[in-house]
Amino acid sequence: MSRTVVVLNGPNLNLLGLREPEIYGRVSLEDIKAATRARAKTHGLEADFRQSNDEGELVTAIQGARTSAAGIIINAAAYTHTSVAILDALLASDLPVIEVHLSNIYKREEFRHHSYVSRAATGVICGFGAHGYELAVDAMANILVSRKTK
Ligand code: CA2
Repeated sequence: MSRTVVVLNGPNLNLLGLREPEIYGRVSLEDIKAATRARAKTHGLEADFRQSNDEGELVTAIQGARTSAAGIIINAAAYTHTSVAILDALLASDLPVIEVHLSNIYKREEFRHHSYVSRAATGVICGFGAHGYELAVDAMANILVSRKTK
């Protein structure tokens, strides 16, 4: 089994730490990447951490994960609420998927309460800020261990 977990980040998350700190905090995506990779290492996993503003690029990355990775952690950002293409790619990947959001999307506007990604996800972590990525790595490690022992 691959020891790689692909961690995908959608549009505008490259702006983390630079804009809207009251919603998304002061931590940059580079900081989150470092923390996620370090956490993955504690489980003997490697985090392939990526960000794209492009829906097609995210779909291509999900398709690639099917043959190269053990699981997918995804914060699809605004595409969470709009993208059937990302949902279809996640379903086709046949991999465990964990959905992450920095903010608690259920405390926010109504349009953020619906997630297409959730239909493909084993679980959702939201509202814990940057720490949510580390929680997602722990959850993924747990899923992968229990799959191996089955
Ligand atoms: O809370 C999350 O992680 C979100 O996925 C973030 C998305 C939002 O559309 C989702 O509803 C919830 C937005 C990401 C934009 O990130 C920015 C970061 C800094 C400044 C501006 C936008």
